[in-house]
Order: sequence, then structure tokens, then C-alpha cells
Amino acid sequence: MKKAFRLGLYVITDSRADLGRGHLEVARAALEGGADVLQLRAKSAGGREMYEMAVAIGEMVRKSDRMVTFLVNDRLDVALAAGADGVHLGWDDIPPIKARRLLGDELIMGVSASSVEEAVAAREAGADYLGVGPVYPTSTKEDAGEPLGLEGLREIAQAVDIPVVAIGGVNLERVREVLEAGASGVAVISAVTEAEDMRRAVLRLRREVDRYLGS
Ligand code: TZP
Ligand code: MG
Repeated sequence: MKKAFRLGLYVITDSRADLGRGHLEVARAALEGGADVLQLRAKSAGGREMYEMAVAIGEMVRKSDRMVTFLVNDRLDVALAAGADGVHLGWDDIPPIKARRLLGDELIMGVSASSVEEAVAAREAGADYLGVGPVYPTSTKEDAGEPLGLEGLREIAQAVDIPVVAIGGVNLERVREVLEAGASGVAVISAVTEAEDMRRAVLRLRREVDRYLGS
């Protein structure tokens, strides 16, 4: 049976050497601040480095007293080897339909969608949830494409029967409107990694998500 998961507050790691922050510090702040989902997204790491970070984060997650879902971005092999709860894939990664076969039914597969067509294809391939975006302009992902806006998010959320998490430029002030547009959660990178106090930023996002989704 698939492990139950809640999108709610979905924190994605980044390495910000300029701010003296790495993936593990971001992960720690996410766990301490109360994230529901933690995704390791290490675009420039090789397989070995990513595996070691995934193992370290997996241990942190297991020690946490909250129910936290741990996902690995891009790399199904790393997710499986490190014992993560699942993987998040884009359309330039291993095809979701193949990934589903390797993951089995129990592990979680999230897929990115920037259009209704991608959303429907991801659902048909066996996605458990969608990452929909960018909803707003973002400088974190260079090839993120044109922002969908709240209407684009709403249209995609209505087109599928799986939950969607809004991504791209989401911050504390935007939590309410994306949830009202049909998202079941908010995915954030810079709203946490660029905050002076990352743990406090996660805590404040946590409270805001709870205000509209309930705790
Ligand atoms: N996918 C679509 S937008 C994006 C990703 C990974 C970047 C989100 O980062 P931020 O800093 O929360 O805008
Ligand atoms: Mg990817």
C-alpha cells in the first residue's frame, strides 16, 4: 500500500554557497520548521554525492517526530538506493511511465506539469501528484518558462484528479491565493533558502498553510 502523504508545505533544497548554505542545512531547517514534504534537488551533484546527501537527509527525516515525506528530484536510482519515499520527475528525466514500473505501487512519484496536456499525461503515467508551475516568475530555475498565473494553475488543478502543488515564485504572501486556486500545497525554494532565518521562514509558511488547509 502506498504511504499516505500530504503536500501542504513542500520544501525543496538548494545549495547557496553565496549564503553559506548547503542542502543539509536547508533540509534541517525544513524539518525543524515543520515541512510536510522535503525534496532533495541537487542539480550539480554527481550520483555519489547525491546518494550520500539522500542517505543523510533520510536519517534526519526518520529521526523527526513529524510525518515527513522525503523525495529525490530527477534521480530514480538515487531515490531507490537511499530508501527515499519517492521521486520527483520532469519531462527530461526518465519517462514517468517507466519510472512507475521501477518504483512499484508503494513509492511516490511526482511529475512536473506546465500545461493541461502534461498534467493529463503525467496522471496517465501513474503520477501521484503534480508540481505545477512556474505559477509566478522565478529566478531559481532558468528554464522554468512563462509563468502560468493563478488561472493556469486553476485550469491544471481542475483537469486532473490527483493533488497539485504550486511551484515557482511562491512565498508567504502568495500561499492563500494558490491554495484558493486549487493547489493542495505550496512548494518553495528561495522563500526559504534566501531567508535570513530559514527555520523561521519555514515555520511562518507552515502557519500560513495551516490557516487555509487546516493542520
Ligand atoms: N520548477 C518550476 S519553478 C521552480 C522549479 C524547480 C523553481 C522554484 O523556486 P522558487 O525559488 O521557489 O521560485
Ligand atoms: Mg527533473
